[in-house]
Amino acid sequence: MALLFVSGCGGDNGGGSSSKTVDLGEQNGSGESGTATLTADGGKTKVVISLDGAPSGTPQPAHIHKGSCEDLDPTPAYGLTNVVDGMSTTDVDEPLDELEDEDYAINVHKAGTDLKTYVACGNVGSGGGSDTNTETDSGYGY
Ligand SMILES: [Cu+2]
Repeated sequence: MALLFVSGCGGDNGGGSSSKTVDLGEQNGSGESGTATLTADGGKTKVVISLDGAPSGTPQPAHIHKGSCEDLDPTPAYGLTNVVDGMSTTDVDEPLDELEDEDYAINVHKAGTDLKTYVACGNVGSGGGSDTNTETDSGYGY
């Protein structure tokens, strides 16, 4: 891969400035947390995962699932590139709007041989919940 790091500042692609950052919270004491940045790219969405504390050299499967981190549909809705050394970049064949409209969560699994263990997760459709009345969600660890 040629691009090691793409910063969010100053782009010469004049296209959509629409993007969203999802916090990926640690799960199951993994010590892994970070962000997923979703950027609209025409009819697609570029998903860039960046995790701190990831094991070096171990590919970790990542997906977009329907639902939320608290209540996840175990069948992946969209596959993402395996996270390696905490990094993963994927072009998802779905517009960002659509991903935000529905309830989706991005999660990372411990290893291909240990899919059951989630190491990090974040909710994509944060604005969506109409029946949850959480006023203050700061300080609540997802
Ligand atoms: Cu998954």
